[in-house]
Order: sequence, then C-alpha cells, then structure tokens
Amino acid sequence: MNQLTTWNDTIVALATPPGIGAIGVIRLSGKNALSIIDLLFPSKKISKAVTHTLHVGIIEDGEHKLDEVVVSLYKSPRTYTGEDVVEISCHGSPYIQQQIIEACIKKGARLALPGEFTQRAFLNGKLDLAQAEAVADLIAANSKAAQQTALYQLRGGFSQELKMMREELVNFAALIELELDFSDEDVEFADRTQLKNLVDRIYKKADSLSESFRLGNVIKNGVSVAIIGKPNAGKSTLLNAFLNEERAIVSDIAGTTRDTIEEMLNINGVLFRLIDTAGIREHSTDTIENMGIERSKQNATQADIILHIIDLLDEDEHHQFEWLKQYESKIVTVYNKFNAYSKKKQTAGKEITPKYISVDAKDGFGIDELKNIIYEKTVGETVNTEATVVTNARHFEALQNIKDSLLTVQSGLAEKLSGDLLTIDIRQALQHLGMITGQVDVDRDILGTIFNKFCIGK
Ligand SMILES: Nc1nc2c(ncn2[C@@H]2O[C@H](COP(=O)(O)OP(=O)(O)OP(=O)(O)O)[C@@H](O)[C@H]2O)c(=O)[nH]1
Ligand SMILES: [Mg+2]
Repeated sequence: MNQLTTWNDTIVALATPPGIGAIGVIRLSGKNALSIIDLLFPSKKISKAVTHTLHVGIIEDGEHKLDEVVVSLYKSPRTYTGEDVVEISCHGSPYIQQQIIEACIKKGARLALPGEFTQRAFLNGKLDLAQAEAVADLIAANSKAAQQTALYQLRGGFSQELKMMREELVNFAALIELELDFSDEDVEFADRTQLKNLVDRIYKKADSLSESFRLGNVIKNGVSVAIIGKPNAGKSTLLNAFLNEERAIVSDIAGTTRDTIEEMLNINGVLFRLIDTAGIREHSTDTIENMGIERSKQNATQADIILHIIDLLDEDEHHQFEWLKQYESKIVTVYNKFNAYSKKKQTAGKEITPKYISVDAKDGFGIDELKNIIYEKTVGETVNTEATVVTNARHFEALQNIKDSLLTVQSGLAEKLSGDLLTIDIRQALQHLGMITGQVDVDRDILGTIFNKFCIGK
C-alpha cells in the first residue's frame, strides 16, 4: 500500500459548491492530468513547468475559448492524491464550469465518484483511513468542538495512538510466534507477566477511547434538549430567551405551542438542538392538543437532556409528571418566572444546583447559568483538552471488538493457554486495531460506504 498506485483513468470534478460563485475550482487527478491540461491550455506547456506553481491563461476547447483561469500544478508524488493533480480556478459561472469539465472529459478524463480523490489519497498511503474520515468530518464541522476533534484526527493524533498500541502488541505476538518455532524446547521468549500488563494497559486505553464516543457523538451531532412542561409554564419564552429573538409565539393562552419548534444554539463551541414542545396537560379532550402532547412525550424520550419547566406562579404546580420520573438522570428542573414570584412572595435567592435552577425567562434572569448547567451536564471539561475523542461509529465498533479480543487474551493468560492459542486472539485484536486506520486490508464494501458519504470533488 505504500507503493504509489496510478489508476489508468484520470478523474475530474468540481471541487467548489455547484451554483454561481466568485470562482469555481475544477480538480483533475491521475495519469493524464498533465497531458489533458496541455491540450486545454495551449499557450503554455504546463506539464513541463516546475511543480507547485500557478499559471494564468485561457482555457480553450478546440477553437472555442472558454475562460481566463489560474491553473495550479501539483506533480506526483507530493500531492493530495499522490497522483499528478491540476486545479483550474475559473470564473464561478455554472455554465463555464460545466464547459470546462466537459472539455476535460472529451480529452479523456471521467467524472469522479464521491470522495474518489480522498480514496486515492488513502490507497496511495497519503492518509490513513481514520484521517480520510476526518476529512469528511472537517467538511461537515459546524461547531468549534467538531472542528477541533476532526482536525486533531486529520493531523494523525488518533492514528498515532492506535499505531503505538498496535506496535506493542505486534512485538509481543512476534515473540510468542517465535516460541512456536522452538516448541520442543519449552522456552518462553514473551514474558507472560509483561504481556498481561501490556494487555491490561491497551484494554484500558481502548476502553477510554470508546468511552469518549458518547462525547464524540455529542460533538458531531449536537445535543438535543427538550423543553417540557405544563401549558403556560414559559417554555416558548425560554426558547426565545436562549436565542435572544422572538422565535416562538408566546401568549398567556394555555396551549399556544401546538407543534414542536427546533432551533440550534451554540454554547462554548458545542451545538445544542433546542426543542420547544407543546405544553403537557394530563387530561385534554382536544384531539390536536393531544397529538401535540404525544409528540412532546416522544421528544422527551429521545432527547439527551430534558428541561422540565415549572411555573413558580402556578399554585397547582406541585406534582411531578409521573411518566417523567424514568428520565431522572437527564432532567434539569427549571423554576421559571422567578422575578415575578419573588416580587409576589417577597422572597429572594433560590439555590442553583446542577439539577435545579430558578430563572425568569421573560427578564432573561438565570439564562447564562442555565446554559452552563446544560453544557456541563453533557460536555463537561473534556472537550477542550487534548484528549482524543472518538466521533466515528465505525471506530467505536472496532474499539468494542478490540476490547472483546483483549478480554479473551486476558482469560487465556489466566488459564495459562499455550502460545499458539494466545497468538490467535492477539492477532484478532490487531486485526480490529488495523481496521480503524486501514493498516490491514479493509473490505471494499466498507471503503465504499466510507467514501460514498463524501461530496464529489473531495
Ligand atoms: N413574569 C414572567 N412571565 C413569564 C415568564 N415566562 C413566561 N411568562 C409568561 O407566561 C405566559 C406563557 O408563556 P409561554 O412561553 O407561551 O408558555 P409555554 O410554556 O410555551 O406555553 P404553551 O405553549 O401554551 O405550552 C406568557 O404570558 C409569558 O409572557 C417569566 O419568566 N416571567
Ligand atoms: Mg409555547
């Protein structure tokens, strides 16, 4: 895999988003990228130019002048894909872009599949699989946390940790396999206590990496926060206070919100999906209201966090919803209308804990503290540290498999299994480890699913 592979075909695609823009970038990669650009750019022999240089001129398709462009030249092997790469920066008219792509195809290129540039980079050993996946994550990143974890992974931080785990295990497996060659002599090259310590250490590492997936998932997909409570508790007012805009209709008529309203909120670089729901009344005869209530309950079930809003001014508000109790661990109880209540009761200061907080959504009192509570509850301090965070479900699954295989090695060691049996399980763990970075042969179907998720042109 370290040997550069050049496919017979040359691929072409628009690398910038489709539609009108200031400029568009068309990317060519492959064996014939240089000869194709020579044919389209007759004023200069670009293929003979020094690599990593820019060239201004006219792109022509036979008699037909298409555009004035800048061509960036990257000669193999120091390129993104490892192959010869040419990037044409043209004017951002979809018509011009299309004409240039068609001209490239006429000269022998073919349209690239989604992610095919990155797939070639992987197959040429320019990136490992975890890094290639980070490219897609980086393109999709929509918050600071998502950006930082993807960038760390792209720069090889995660791969490095896996590589170290793998190398140590490989060394041990090799020693045990050496014993097999001397099986008549009953020697032990691989110290069993050391092996046990190593397996324990790697298990712990795999465990903490897979633990980080919960956070990783949060970083990648955002945290869902359902705002639940009785009608008129102030749920929509709270949503508006979070967003600092009049997003949801607020009124003193109970049952104002009928359907759920979702909006994104960025807290300290992490995205939260706020879901304002219809107020829940235990016994309503209104069919539409009941449908809304059903939806609110469903939202509570699926949410990562529930904000249970309680109206301090509501004299009847002493009971908890019975059905909410099962979600205890993800509930933050929010006592709302605190300022109005204090004025009325002449009381002051309610304590704020991670589980309870008093706010006044209408005045904006306590909203920043509530944001902090939500953030701490889901993300805590981990996000801005250098610790590796697993954000990819495929990696998480591989880590589970690694842990399973290591457990088998551990019990094998405890039962004093012979070397040949131990190596089978060690090799199994190594196989799963290698799957993450693609150091072992990864199934074509798996590669297909990974790269299909990319956009065309990447
Ligand atoms: N004084 C005060 N009034 C509030 C506060 N929050 C909401 N209200 C008022 O309470 C009433 C109901 O507010 P909404 O935000 O519509 O309540 P809701 O929970 O969304 O109600 P439904 O959509 O009907 O379930 C409105 O008249 C708000 O102005 C608050 O913190 N203090
Ligand atoms: Mg409402």
